[in-house]
Amino acid sequence: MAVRLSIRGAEQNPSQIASIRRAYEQAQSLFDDRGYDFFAALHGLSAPFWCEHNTALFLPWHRAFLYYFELALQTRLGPRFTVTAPRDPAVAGVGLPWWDWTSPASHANGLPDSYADPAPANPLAGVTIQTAVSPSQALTGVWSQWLLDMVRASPQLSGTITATDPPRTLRDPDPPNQLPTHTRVFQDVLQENTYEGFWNKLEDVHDTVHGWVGGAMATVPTSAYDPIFWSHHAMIDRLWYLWQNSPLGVDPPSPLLNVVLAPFPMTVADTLDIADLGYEYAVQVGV
Ligand SMILES: [Cu+2]
Repeated sequence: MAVRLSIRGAEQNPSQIASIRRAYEQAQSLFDDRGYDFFAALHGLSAPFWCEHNTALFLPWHRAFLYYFELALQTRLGPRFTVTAPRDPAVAGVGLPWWDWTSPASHANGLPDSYADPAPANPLAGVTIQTAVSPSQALTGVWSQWLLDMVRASPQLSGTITATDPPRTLRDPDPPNQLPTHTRVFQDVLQENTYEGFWNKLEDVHDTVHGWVGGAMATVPTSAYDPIFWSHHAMIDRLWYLWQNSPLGVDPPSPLLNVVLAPFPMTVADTLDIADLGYEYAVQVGV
């Protein structure tokens, strides 16, 4: 069972942040379909674009996405979304930490220190996008020169990556007090009593945070390259979990339940109970 901690809770225990960093470093050094770049590209850069936004599949699709990425962090992911024994037992229990952007600490300081620390060796501050592509890497999220040139020439994608070779992801955070408020999330979004109303409002809040971080996070094709993406989406997933377990939470409409969340071998129904997926959310501490 993986326990997903709040980032600022994990920051109170250096060994927990060290395990998370170790897991990210290993994923970022693997350039095949178990590696970081592969997952980052899956979100909105590889063709076809897989991610589900502005649809009723937004929450289940991203839950499946995080589930397989978490297996990758735990070094349990085999080729083509299979599950294997961990290659590194030291990270076998690592859970994706969630970033509570509604918390007082976030509204005072913005990004968590462990993600904001600009040290080049900090795998949570950003990623260097690999561009030395060989034909065998073409579908692994490693960028071709053509793709790099296209991103740099696109007005919509300007400001997402550095001008250096190889490029790194950029951020441009807004003032911390502009993050979504606790009131908006807990007194409004979580008070919805229909699935449609809930995911629509939650996706709007989610969009606010992507725009707040700015840089790579502000556009769908590049957002998942920023390591904070996964912690932002873990917070979204946690809010869905909290709503599911509240008196107001309801399942998605039944016609959706057998929909397969491509490219993942998982249906909407498979995502509904996180205990079945082998993870849980820690009670909030140190936020
Ligand atoms: Cu997102």
